[in-house]
Amino acid sequence: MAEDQIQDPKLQVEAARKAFEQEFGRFADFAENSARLNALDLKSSEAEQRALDELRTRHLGKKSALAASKKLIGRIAASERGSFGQFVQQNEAEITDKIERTGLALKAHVELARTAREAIDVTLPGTRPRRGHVHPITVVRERIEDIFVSLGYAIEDGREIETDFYNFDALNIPENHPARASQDTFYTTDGFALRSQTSTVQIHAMQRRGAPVRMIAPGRVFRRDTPDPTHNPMFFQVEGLCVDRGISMAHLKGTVAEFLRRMFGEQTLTRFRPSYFPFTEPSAEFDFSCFKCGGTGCRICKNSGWIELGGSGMVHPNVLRGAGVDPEEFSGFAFGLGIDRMVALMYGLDDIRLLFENDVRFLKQFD
Ligand code: 2NL
Repeated sequence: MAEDQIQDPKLQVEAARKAFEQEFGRFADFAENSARLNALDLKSSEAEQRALDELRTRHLGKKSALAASKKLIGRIAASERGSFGQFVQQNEAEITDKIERTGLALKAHVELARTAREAIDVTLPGTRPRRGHVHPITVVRERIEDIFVSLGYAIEDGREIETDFYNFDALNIPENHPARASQDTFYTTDGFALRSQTSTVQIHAMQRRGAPVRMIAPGRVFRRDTPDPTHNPMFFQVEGLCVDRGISMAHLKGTVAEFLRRMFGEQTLTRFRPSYFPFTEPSAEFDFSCFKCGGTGCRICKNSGWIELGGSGMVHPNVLRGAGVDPEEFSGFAFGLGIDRMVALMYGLDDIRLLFENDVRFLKQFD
């Protein structure tokens, strides 16, 4: 049998060559005919490169029929060895050459196609990034901050999650006060409260800095209200505090009146009405003359000529003492107002929830 196999080694080489030519058929004119190559996109040219590599392995590799024929050379009768050897080598060289030339043509084409794909047209107009703008609450908060900074007040910031001490005890809020109930305040599972006013920040500041102190604390506060056009469970507040020797109600009235004149115009009037807060004594709520009608009555002030804004009073001695300030030596005033309510008034919004929905169609009107 082994004898049979080497009976006609030349036939074997011819068969191997024929098999190669058949498979090579589809690549045949890649090297000569650029139109055929140009019809290929990048993906299919890369596929052809892989197919050509496989063809090379099949017909020139170690396990190819041609390699098997080469092994026969040594076993051929000496008289025919030379011409058979030449025959094998010639076929090998021709196959190699065809594969090489096709491979080079494919490689050049793939490089061209890649360059074309990666090309950028630098003359195309760019995509302009959309410019943002500050939120209306931020606009108003910064105006308030600017006014108080110019009056010599510091701006303080603090945590939004607090202990009962800072949220209630330090503010002289009694143990049984409804604000402490879980219907009104958000509590975490381990008993911390989401601050319901920014007075917490002022207590921390008094403990840290001592008296005298002049500061405002703007920030986010939380109360368990059912959302409606005038309520949201999260809103923004600014509280002010001024503690020094000899501070009286006159300083409170002068400061709030000056703030409102700078905010709403020189003609703005301020009015105080007696009220009650556990953390101030005496306490007062304050209104300002309507910035729209000037006091004659309109839709914004509900025909009263006045707009209710916030609460205030003289800091309760218990609060000073609790924060480490001696009420025999120092006295102070404090006030608080809602920033979102102010924004709603100034921009004529009929629903404060709009301020927290973050709908760009609404917000971009404030650019
Ligand atoms: C309101 C009422 C008020 C205060 C807040 C305050 C802070 C300290 C001590 C005493 Cl540290 N008082 N803050 C005083 C009176 C009223 O807010 O209607 N806010 C929207």
